[in-house]
Amino acid sequence: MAERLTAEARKQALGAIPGWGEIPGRDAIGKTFVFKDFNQAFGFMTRTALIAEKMDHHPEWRNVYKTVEVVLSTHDAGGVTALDIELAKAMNAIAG
Ligand code: H2B
Repeated sequence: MAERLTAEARKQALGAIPGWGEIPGRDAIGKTFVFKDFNQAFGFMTRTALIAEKMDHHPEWRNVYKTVEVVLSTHDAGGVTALDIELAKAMNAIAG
């Protein structure tokens, strides 16, 4: 099973994935993506869903019109692991 990152490792990893930050009060990372319209937002979610399913690692997220709020944490590990960093990078790449 993936191991929780240390606070230091998490901070360092976050420095390399623009827009992602710590979620206050939780061992989790998050980012709010804002797209041009709902179609772009939902396309992003659809492409992310395919990758998430392949990784067997799934985001917590909330969509309102063109905004997608994402929180990543590895539930099995109780915190942020390399899997969350990997998915965060993939989501940035998808969003372009
Ligand atoms: N997603 C996330 N974010 N954390 C997990 O620990 C997790 C998951 N575990 N997706 C997976 C599914 C697990 O429940 C299945 C059984 O592999």
